[in-house]
Amino acid sequence: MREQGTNSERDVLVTCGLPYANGKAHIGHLRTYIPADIYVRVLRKQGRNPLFVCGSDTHGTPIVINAEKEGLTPKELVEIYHSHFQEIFRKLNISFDYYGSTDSPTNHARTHDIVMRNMNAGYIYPKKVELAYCPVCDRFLPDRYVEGICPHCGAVARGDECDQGCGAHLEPGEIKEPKCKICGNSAEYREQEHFFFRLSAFRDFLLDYLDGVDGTPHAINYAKEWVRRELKDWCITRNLEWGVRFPGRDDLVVYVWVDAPIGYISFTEEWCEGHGEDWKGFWMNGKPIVHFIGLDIVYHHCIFWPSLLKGAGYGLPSAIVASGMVKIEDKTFSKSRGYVVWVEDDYLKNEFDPDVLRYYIASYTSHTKDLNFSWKMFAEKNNQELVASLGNFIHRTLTFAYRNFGAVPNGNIDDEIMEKISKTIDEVIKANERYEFKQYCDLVMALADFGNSYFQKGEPWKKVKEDEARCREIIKGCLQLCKALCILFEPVIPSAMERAFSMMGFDGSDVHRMRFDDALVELESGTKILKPTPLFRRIEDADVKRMENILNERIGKKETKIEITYEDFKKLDIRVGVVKDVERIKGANRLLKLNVDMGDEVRTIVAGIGECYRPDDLIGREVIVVANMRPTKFFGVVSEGMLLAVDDNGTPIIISPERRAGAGKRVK
Ligand code: B3M
Ligand code: ZN
Repeated sequence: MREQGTNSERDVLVTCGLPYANGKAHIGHLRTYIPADIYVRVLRKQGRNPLFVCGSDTHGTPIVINAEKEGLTPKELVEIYHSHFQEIFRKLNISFDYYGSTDSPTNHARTHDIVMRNMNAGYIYPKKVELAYCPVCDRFLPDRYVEGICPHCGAVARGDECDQGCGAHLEPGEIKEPKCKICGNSAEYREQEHFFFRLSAFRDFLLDYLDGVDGTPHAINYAKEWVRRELKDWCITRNLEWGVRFPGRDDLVVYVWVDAPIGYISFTEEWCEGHGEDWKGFWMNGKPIVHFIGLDIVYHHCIFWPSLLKGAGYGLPSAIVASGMVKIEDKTFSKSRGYVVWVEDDYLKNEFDPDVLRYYIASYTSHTKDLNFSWKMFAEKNNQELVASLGNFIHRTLTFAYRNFGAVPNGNIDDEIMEKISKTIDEVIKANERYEFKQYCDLVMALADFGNSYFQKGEPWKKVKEDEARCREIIKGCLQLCKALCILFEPVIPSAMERAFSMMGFDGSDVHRMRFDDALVELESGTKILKPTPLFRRIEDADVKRMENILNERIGKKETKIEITYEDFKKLDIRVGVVKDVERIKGANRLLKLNVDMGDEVRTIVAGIGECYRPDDLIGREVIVVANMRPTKFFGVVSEGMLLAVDDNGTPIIISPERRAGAGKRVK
């Protein structure tokens, strides 16, 4: 995927959490991939030689269920989204060296190896367990095939997770009152032999490991806390067709969280195979491994995964870097409620620049904190930082140089400039080492701000007439800053910096191969400058409104679609009433006051049907009334119920029973 700057061996492995090939990419996904890509590009600029791999997570019940819904095989479904993610990563310039799939033969084989080694070492053992079984569908119901009540908090939960309540991970057999998701019938518990991973045996190992592992402190502290509390053995087999077969059992596959992280190894193997390197360098012989993940999968990566590797005698990850979660317009991210920004349909199709999103995600807040995506903030950061600061400095410098000299002028560059660049390089490297990508961006942006004030103070537009020699020096210094900015910002906004680099007369794509040290190599006087074009475009209020509307429409549509249970419905007292008499309400043409016989009493009901029904026409008619509405006053009249009507684009149509039912009859 990228051209290589060096032939030396890869010296660090960097991975990203694997997206489920089960739905489209949204901004939440990018919170992991963009910072990881920045991290890797910075390492390259330091002269390191990272191997950057990722791939699609192709197994698990949600994929099987979605495929069934869409009338596809799991394999077909996975292929669609696998390509989708590859496409998105390409468009966003995520520079993976390799993007694989957990359904590859390598991964099946590697999973078998790791399972067998753990089994032989006594860390995987069989145990009979009670599992949800649907007698109607005649099958066991793994994970999301079953719904029921969370044993911890009582909320409605799905088989593997209390997703709407306390968030607990649920082991097979734990959920109460299980129901089959396929046919809706009650499931029963039946005994079956499954296989467990002896996580409880890894307590001491984990405490020790977590003390030494690098990464973001919050992830590691969470993990330590969990280990100190309790480690439960994990059931690692499922009754499914789709997945990696459990060795020796035709009816079972391994739990998706076994073969998914093993994908990290397989992708390393697959890449190494084509490049004459040895994957064991990373996975057996101690070369560093850095995992970028989301905060929601810390348990899997800090506890389960190292234990699985340890049990099999493999090497261990050296760092776990967890990003905070993403909020949309300050609301919790939720696809079902519409709080989502789709990378393809919302962002790219509306022709926003991928680099701006990269910049926003990297610079909005510290990597470990929650990131709020708001279109307004997005426009502000774009306009104030990328356009007014960085873009402005590069553009005014190049324009001035192009118009007045057509090339890099000759002259000495002020020491101050070289010192600033050199200091910034030192600082950004440290920020990257600490996974502080916001700091990284802020440091480079500060260099652009410095450039703007240097230009301003230098007044080259005056000096060009009064003191041309000094003018040349100032512009050469500014151009040197531009070069440094291109190299320093390349990890964050690679396309924009490629464009800028080529305007400076370089081969633009060289900016990806440049090292930080090159930023200190003095520009050659006489290098032609091309006619510059602006690097970023302003995002206008109208753009913000347009995007906010898209989001609002989605949220609005979803919010009216809340689900209620029969218990909720039963709370409504809906009955047939017979209209006794009707009068208009003074001052409100729209409202009629009806006296309605509800069988046991006559109620006053105010209804907004005055513009469509004449009082006399209603007398004697049967209507449907919600009888237990809290009484409300309309124009001084207390309404003791609500008349049901169809809303035909603002025109009410009263609902009546299909034949006479009699006052007081219940609607169920
Ligand atoms: N496929 C996605 C997630 O839970 C899951 C990650 C696997 S990483 C080995 O975020
Ligand atoms: Zn069923």
